[in-house]
Amino acid sequence: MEIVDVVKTFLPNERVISYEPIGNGHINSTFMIVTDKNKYSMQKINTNIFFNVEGLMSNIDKVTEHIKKKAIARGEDPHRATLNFLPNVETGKTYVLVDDQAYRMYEYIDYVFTIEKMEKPENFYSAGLGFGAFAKELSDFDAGQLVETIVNFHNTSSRYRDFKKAIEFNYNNRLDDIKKEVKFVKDRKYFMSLFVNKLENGDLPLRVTHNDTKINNILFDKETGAPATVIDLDTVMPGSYLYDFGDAIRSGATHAAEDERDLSIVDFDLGLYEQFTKGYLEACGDSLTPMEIKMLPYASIMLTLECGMRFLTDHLNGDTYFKVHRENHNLDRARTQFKLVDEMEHHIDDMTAIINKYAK
Ligand code: ADP
Ligand code: GN1
Ligand code: MG
Repeated sequence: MEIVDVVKTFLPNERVISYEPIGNGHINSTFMIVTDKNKYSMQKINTNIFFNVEGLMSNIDKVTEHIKKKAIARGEDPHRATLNFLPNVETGKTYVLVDDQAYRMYEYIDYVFTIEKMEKPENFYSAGLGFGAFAKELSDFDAGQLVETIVNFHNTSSRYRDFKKAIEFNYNNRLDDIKKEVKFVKDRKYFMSLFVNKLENGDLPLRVTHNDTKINNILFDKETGAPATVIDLDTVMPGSYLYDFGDAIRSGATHAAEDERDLSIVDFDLGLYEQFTKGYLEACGDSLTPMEIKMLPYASIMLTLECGMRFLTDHLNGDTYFKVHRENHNLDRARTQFKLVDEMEHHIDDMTAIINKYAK
């Protein structure tokens, strides 16, 4: 079915004037739709990855409603607080299934900009404030209301097992060329279970978190640079603050793109690290337990290592998960992540000092 026909099932009284693909997400397909009345984002949800669309959209409905209620209580505009999904006129839900594909629509946010690669430190401070505020808003949300949209999403031990399986099968005969990268991961085998064990034995609390706090998953106000809206809510589910902090650092505390081929320019920048940490802890530092604070310096290493390992696993599996746009794209991505891990490991004391400076 054509995009235009799908739009009609949400907006029977509007006429589509144009549509174009937007964004650089690795999972869903996103379009900006212009009608005779308004602008919208439409997404085709990747159902190879998100099997339970009903559960996923029910999570998003509950979370966005919770965020809106909080905004109202603060005397703020609920409409600006989060994404505004449209009900589908045929299903009455916030999604529709057409020819086995799942679609959703939300109002396009015009007054914002996005960042793919960090250039201005103040934007990263702002991202810290935004993701920290998001954590705070969900701190009283009952995790039992949410389904796990991807099981074991940040269970790094389970991700390591997937990586070992990919090596064992070596379906695409890519193993010979990546011995160095495989060794890098295997050398860190014992690190993988650090958070998993602490979550299992209760040393770390389970939280409701975003779980995909990449820098292009937050929108910034064009006029003020302030955090506007956290987007890409597909993985909001029980998790840990360490995941959100770590993943944001992974993607934003560097000047290089995630798929940069020239590793000499892939840097871990402590100045950027400090900016995000300052914003994040300013916004939600008082919600963190002493153990969470103690583990924060390891969060960026864990999440960057995990992400690199996921890219490498996908490379071995023949690029079936993340969208790729060139040969060895996932391998290039894995290499940037391992370069960052290596640099972060050398700065653990500096990261600890920065966290202690801003911890409440
Ligand atoms: P994915 O799961 O594929 O990452 P996202 O929900 O993150 O999907 O959307 C992909 C990209 O589209 C985002 O990184 C962002 O750049 C862009 N985008 C999505 N919605 C909006 C919007 N309302 N305004 C501006 N940009 C948007
Ligand atoms: C994916 O959907 P997107 O592009 O924002 C992935 C994240 C990875 C990220 C790496 C559901 O995020 O977990 O960290 O790519 N999302 C999913 O860039 O797997
Ligand atoms: Mg995204």
